[in-house]
Amino acid sequence: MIELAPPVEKAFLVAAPLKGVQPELVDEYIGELGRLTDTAGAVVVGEIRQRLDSPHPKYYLGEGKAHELREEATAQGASLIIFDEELSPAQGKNLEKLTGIRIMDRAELILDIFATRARTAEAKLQVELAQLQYMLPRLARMWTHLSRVRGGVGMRGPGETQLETDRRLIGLRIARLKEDLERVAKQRATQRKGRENVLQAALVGYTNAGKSSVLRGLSGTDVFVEDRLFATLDATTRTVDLGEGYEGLVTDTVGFIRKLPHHLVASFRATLEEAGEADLLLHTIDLSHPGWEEQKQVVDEVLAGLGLGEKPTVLVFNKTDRLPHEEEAAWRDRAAALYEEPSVFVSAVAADGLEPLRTLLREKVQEVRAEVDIRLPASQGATMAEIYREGEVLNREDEGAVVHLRARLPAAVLGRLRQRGVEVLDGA
Ligand SMILES: Nc1nc2c(ncn2[C@@H]2O[C@H](COP(=O)(O)OP(=O)(O)OP(=O)(O)O)[C@@H](O)[C@H]2O)c(=O)[nH]1
Ligand SMILES: [Mg+2]
Repeated sequence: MIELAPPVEKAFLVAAPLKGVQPELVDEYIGELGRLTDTAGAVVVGEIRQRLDSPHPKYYLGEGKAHELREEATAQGASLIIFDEELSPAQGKNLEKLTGIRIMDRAELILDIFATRARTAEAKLQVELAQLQYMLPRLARMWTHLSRVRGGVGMRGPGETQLETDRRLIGLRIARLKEDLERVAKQRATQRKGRENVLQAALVGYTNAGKSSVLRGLSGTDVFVEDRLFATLDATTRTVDLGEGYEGLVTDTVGFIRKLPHHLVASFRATLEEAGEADLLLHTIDLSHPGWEEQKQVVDEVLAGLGLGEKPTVLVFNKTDRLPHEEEAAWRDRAAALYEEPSVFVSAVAADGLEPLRTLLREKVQEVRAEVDIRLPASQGATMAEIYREGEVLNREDEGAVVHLRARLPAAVLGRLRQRGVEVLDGA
């Protein structure tokens, strides 16, 4: 963990993109790495870049560049070197030996941020699991300062080295964490029951896109918002007033980022299950960010990896208040034309800036079909026809002059029926 207390850690950044990556993107990658470093509580004291045809096995960087890194990082008094690229366990070990400075890669940095920010028990379990899984293949590097000695009566099997013992213990801990997470996931599933007849939407998107701000604005409740990466780690669900008497449930989720460590994605599956259960994904995009198109692509890829690529999705283009006023219409047209998904343009901070989204959600609620039991006098032919036309009749029993229907119907139709005095019972 990075110490927040003084002396503040001084971090030296390294970007080694492959040739062919556009220079503006490299600027953005390293800018984002700087923001991650800042979020972790360290200060950036310098950076170095190298374009590579392919990573070198020994130091990731070329030999000469690696020596340059040692000199510059030492000159700046760096206590930490952070690579934007994922290093193999061997590369990390070699670089640490060469520079005498602690080496981290982007994945490790993100894991560290998650570790310091996890608040709920579930988030903590998920982060610990991801960290252990990341650590396991890198244990050898972490143990280089110790000789592989035997010892510790009762802790290890015969002939085991310290390294093997640690591996075994970590393996056990991982298994235990997985069990605990499974239990939490089951509890969640139970909590979700009974929500079936309500529209559930989940906010997903790149970190800092404004998901929590959108939920705060929609629900009028206090949701934690911060201009830092990964402000939110837990799924929070709020009831949202959609106007005209309609309500829906909206869930806020953890943000995504490029090169998200895959252990972390896997560990957060339980939290993201909330998104999996949703009827609708609200993919929130910071339209004022110069790299929003690439951010959207990253989010699409993570969603696809989670098996959520085919979910009904609305693109929520946020922060429109930040666009240059005279260009706003052109931006909107361009953004909307790029994708197949329906889109809305909102601002989570401007007055009434979220109304387009609220309206869209209300329309969706009106489309949601609830399963109900209806009792109706057989003489009401017109109403009967309406039910058959607008919904799906699952079962029908004629009991003399009364017809008993089990049907799926849009909320709007149910409202009309109830207004007319038809007996409608929630079929859940
Ligand atoms: N100008 C402007 N700023 C916004 C808008 N929406 C969010 N922000 C700001 O953007 C920053 C990030 O907002 P959050 O709501 O925390 O973003 P998030 O997507 O939940 O981020 P993570 O939880 O970190 O993934 C905060 O400083 C917000 O005040 C908007 O519509 N306009
Ligand atoms: Mg958030």
